[in-house]
Amino acid sequence: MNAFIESLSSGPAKIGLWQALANNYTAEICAEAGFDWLLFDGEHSPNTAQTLLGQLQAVAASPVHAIARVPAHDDWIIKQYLDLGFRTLLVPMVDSAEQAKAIVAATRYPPHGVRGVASSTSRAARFGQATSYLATANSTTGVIVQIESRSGLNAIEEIAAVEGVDALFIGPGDLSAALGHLGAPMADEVQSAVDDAVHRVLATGKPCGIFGLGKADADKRISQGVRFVSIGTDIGVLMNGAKALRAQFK
Ligand code: 3PY
Ligand code: MG
Repeated sequence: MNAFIESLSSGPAKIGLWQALANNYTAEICAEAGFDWLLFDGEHSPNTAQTLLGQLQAVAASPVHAIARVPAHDDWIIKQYLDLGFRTLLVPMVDSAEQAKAIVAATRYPPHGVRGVASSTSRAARFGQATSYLATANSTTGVIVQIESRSGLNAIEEIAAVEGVDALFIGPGDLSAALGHLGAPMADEVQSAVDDAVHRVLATGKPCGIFGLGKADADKRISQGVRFVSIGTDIGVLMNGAKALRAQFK
């Protein structure tokens, strides 16, 4: 079992912070701040495998769970992120059970999937010194899929039923755009779609995660049963802190 996914089954909801600065030093600072998980974003941030590697190394001494969001579903990028040493992946824009099955397969070595094999040259396998890595990777890799489209909403039950999908994560930003409310995730129609999605995910028995839209929204989602919530971004923390400081002087 994957350690992050296992942590979702008990205790309080796990609180995370989005990492979009693509920077080792700030990642290390955020890891010291006591979050349960950090999400390193390969979809909307200026990250490459090289910058992600540095950030992963920077947080290695911390107990924080490092999760990476891949930019796309492609097998090769999933393989690279796993070889870097990420144990848990968040995959955006998952619209169907077929896509979810292909994503899980990309994270699994044959015969259970199609992940290519590197051991002595992979950081995940500690450059060949973690002799159990190849045997255990299939069962310890966590796969979280994002529900953030109309088709994703329609297919929640089928996607959740895919073996190897460990959790579902609702993306209110893309969902609001998909529902005709671009930039307005608090719109009533979006919020009721999110309410419905949360309840349906929970009914499948798989953990539900979400990007919280501020403290009140995060609290509401946690009270609904969401087990992991991102409560902001490193960029937001920096911007808000910088603006508050500037505002002290007219
Ligand atoms: C979204 O809101 O669309 C995201 O992907 C992040 O939660
Ligand atoms: Mg999104």
